[in-house]
Amino acid sequence: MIRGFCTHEIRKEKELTGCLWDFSPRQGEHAGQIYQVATPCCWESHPDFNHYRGEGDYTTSFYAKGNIRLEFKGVSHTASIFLDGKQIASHYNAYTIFDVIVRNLEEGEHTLTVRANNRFSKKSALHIPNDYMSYDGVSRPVILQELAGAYIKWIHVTPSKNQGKWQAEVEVCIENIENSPTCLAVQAELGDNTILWENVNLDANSQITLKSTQIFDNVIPWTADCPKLYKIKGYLLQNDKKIDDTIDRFGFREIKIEGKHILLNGQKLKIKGLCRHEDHPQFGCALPYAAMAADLELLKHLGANSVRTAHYPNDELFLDLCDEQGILVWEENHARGLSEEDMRNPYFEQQAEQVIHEMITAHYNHPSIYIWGILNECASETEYGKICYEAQLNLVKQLDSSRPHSFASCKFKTDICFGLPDVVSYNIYPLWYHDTPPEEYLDDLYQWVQKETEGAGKPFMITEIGAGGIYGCRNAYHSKWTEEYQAEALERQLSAVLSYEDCIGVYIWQFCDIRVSDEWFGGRPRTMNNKGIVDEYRRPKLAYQTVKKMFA
Ligand code: ADA
Repeated sequence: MIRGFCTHEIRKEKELTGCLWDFSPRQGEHAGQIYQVATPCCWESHPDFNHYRGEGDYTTSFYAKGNIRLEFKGVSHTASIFLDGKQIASHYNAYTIFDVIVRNLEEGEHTLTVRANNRFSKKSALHIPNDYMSYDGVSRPVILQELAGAYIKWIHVTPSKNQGKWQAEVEVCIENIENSPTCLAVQAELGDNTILWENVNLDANSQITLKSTQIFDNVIPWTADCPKLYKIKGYLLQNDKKIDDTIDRFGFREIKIEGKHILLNGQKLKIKGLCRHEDHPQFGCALPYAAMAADLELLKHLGANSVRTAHYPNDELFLDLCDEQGILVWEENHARGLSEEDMRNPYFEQQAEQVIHEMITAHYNHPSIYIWGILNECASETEYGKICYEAQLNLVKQLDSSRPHSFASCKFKTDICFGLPDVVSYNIYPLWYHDTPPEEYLDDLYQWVQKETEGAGKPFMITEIGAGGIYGCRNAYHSKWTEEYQAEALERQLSAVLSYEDCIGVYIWQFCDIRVSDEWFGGRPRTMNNKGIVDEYRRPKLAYQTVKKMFA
């Protein structure tokens, strides 16, 4: 499955995954052996490779000719791409889309090899041993497309209200992939509006972004209760003939900050959410569509109205589901708990900013995303960290001025970055990592932010709160790690946060139990993070009913 809707009627495309590929590890006891694996997949799902760290080659073949574009929705975590044995691309990071164009491919059968590498090294500043698992594999779909001499790279739609009327700024980015100049017409159809740009001249191997603002009548806004989606169809025409197209979806909704509140179409948001890793004991991070949809059903059943993509950009199929079902999304770039030393890794800033570019370019139109987050619990208590936070928050705003931005801090009263984000967000664990009463801890922290930081007066949110509970662990005295303790802790935590007038919302840590890197075995029973409201098999713990009651 490529997307929740058809993205091309003219451009020919097909999914290369969704079938068996050859897989061969390059190291270890099975090096060189060939396995048949159903893609998308993680090799950790295979009994021979639960703990394998190294490189593995995933190979398939396809028939094509002319200009082709290969789009990789996610390869974990470092990819080298070979076509007919010749390297044509590479990419770092499991969670963002990348592509490669091959011009004038000879007609016939061609071999595609994706060499995936999940080793930890100094060259990997974001995928490091952590309190979640860096899996490996062709973990999201691979798409083959046939292109003409020019194509539409992306279309962005920015809806807004202007004097009571809905309008939308439309941006169309097109690229000429020929070695000669070309002249095109570009057409965009959205709702009852058609936009036409004629005589668009592009030099050889160049790209251009066209802009137009349109006014709309009788629009149905996108809201959580009525998540109305519209399609925009972009066409490239050469001599009046359509040579390429791209279809995307968007919603008429506008996010604004007003004092201590985030407004969606003028309504104050009250976030009741959960943090969710892309993790499953059978699929690793390569959850199939049905598993994503099942997770979303549980989130809605719990009474949640939002999900936080901790701690990296999510599969766009999951975001399509959130768009269609009106579930708000806090999406963030890829980072968790990096120290100042980690952030001083020479690869860090470039890798983190690349994720921001790729995340926002690909996910811009999803109406469910209402905020961009960066750098979960990184070194925002240090001067060096502040330089990176400022650079990345500025980049977010430069790429998308239509959404607020934030970062989840765990630095209690030592954070020095609250002057930077639009929204102040904290991860706190009263009753788990310390026994302070939640209401006391929250108020003390909020007052400190108002009195001592530049975050005063900004919207304030709790982006993590929770406790561990091991499925099936019960006892009469409700000790830590029992389901009873987790349920009781969450009841007190959520009661404090949801009743705190100046807190606009909460994300529970976390939706489901997840695997963590083996190096984290010490602090995590079962080498799992056990703070899920459901366990890794999505079996509800006692806390499930507590959260459902508190969110009602
Ligand atoms: C942090 C972190 C989460 C998880 C959590 C925990 O807040 O952001 O990824 O590690 O702590 O379980 O302690």
